[in-house]
Amino acid sequence: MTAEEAIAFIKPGTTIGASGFTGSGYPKAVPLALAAKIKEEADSGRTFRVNLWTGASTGPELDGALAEVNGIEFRMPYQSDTHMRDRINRGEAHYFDYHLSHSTPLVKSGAMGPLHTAVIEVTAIKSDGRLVPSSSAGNNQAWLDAAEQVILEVNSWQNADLEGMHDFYTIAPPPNTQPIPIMKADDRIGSPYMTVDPSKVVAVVETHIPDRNAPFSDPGEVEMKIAANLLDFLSHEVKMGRMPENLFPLQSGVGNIANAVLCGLMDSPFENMTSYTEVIQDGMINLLKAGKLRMASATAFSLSPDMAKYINDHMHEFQDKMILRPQDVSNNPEVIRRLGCIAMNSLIETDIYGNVNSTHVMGSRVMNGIGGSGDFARSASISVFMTPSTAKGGAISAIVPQACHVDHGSQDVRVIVTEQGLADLRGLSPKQRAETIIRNCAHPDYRPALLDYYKRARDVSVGQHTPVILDEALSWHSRFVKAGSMRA
Ligand code: 0RQ
Repeated sequence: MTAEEAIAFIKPGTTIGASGFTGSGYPKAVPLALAAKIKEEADSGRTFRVNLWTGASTGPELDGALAEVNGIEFRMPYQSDTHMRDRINRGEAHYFDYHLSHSTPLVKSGAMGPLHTAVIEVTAIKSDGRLVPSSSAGNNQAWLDAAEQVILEVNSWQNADLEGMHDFYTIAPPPNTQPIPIMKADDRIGSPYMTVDPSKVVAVVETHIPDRNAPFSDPGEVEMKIAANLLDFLSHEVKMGRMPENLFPLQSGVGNIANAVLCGLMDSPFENMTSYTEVIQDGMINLLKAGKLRMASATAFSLSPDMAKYINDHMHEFQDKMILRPQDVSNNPEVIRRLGCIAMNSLIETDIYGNVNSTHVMGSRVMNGIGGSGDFARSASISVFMTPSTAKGGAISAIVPQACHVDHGSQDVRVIVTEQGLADLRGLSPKQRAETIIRNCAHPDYRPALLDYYKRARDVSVGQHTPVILDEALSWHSRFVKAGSMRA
């Protein structure tokens, strides 16, 4: 049926579980039709809002269109859309940025209430009813299982060669959870297809709409320096015999810096690498093409428009080099710990003790959400957080006396990298961490003020383990809010 006919099944106040992860494999026609309906209702003075659960961020046709008409009451678990972010920060939508590997178990536990409608994009429906997934695996199977009714979008833009690339495996809830039998990043343990109870399928809508994601900017000088600092560190770890020559499986986060590190790996001595990660970005595709990366395991693509087109035209060349898994498997702490992944994620700010804020600007304005960074940071063999040392043209220092929001406590942070240098925090006490982070990572414009704060904190602190001046710790943030700069 048409998308306009299908949305008759979606009622105000209900919950939608949509496919989609970082701009890949999200439904497009149904949410666009729903947004038009919501606007029509609003124009007639009626309120029509829904709760939206996904895998992670989606695209303009889903998060963007529904947020633009203020149609989302509650959103989880990760978003990065401008309209959605504004609604959340204006207090017009509730948002819960749960760890991505926990979203499936949370819904299965029943604590989130009923899932009324799953809206899932697929590449094809087989004659026996099995579903060929599209460009993300995410929470799709969990939503298909949990939903009272299902709407399928069959998108002919997605390449038929996606068939066979996925690996769906269901983790039984406690107390019946079994070990996940992944011993290497390239182990396949499940089925390439999703399944659905046909009696729940109320609509099938055909589309031909491309995935849309923001383009990456070419790595600039700062990003190249961050990448070089990190690669030096990895080479040192190999030299010291703490890591194999092809490194441990790589996890690489979202954004330009993570992508720049992958670009840096192109010119590195490392060969035959693997990745056990959450998203496959442009940089990872280039590594696969060059043969530097042997295979990539993830839950979704996160590609620039040009690379998405390239992959869509050349999918068959990557069929045996990529595995897309459900996000409770791709991000599963058990597997990440077993494989010893190297987690490489970006941050918004870190304090001098290595407590990392990945989500909130000036303490209260959410940027995107924690995504999978927590899943990986805690369980990886080495968790690296990367950032330029300043933001907003130098008005903000990414190294601050005290983080104004903490997503990753210092125990989950092993290494911090900026373009200034790298702080290896392993085995360091809080005071040693502060000295190392300030000396190696802070921008020279902010280094003296950070040192001055730290030394005074040491002198006045009641307890000496982690020196802090309570009245001053967040003064850099309030100075920025009042005067537009953290500079004194
Ligand atoms: O703002 O968009 O207005 O220009 O934050 O910053 O430097 O472009 O870096 O794209 O790598 O994003 C942490 C947000 C970094 C991202 C974060 C402003 C800066 C810019 C973006 P503008 P950059 P990136 C697994 C991993 C959490 C989820 C995660 C993120 C914008 O990496 O969402 O790690 N991480 N998932 O100007 C004020 C500061 C700032 C600042 C940067 N200190 N104060 N603004 N910005 N630092 C993948 C998934 O989970 C799906």
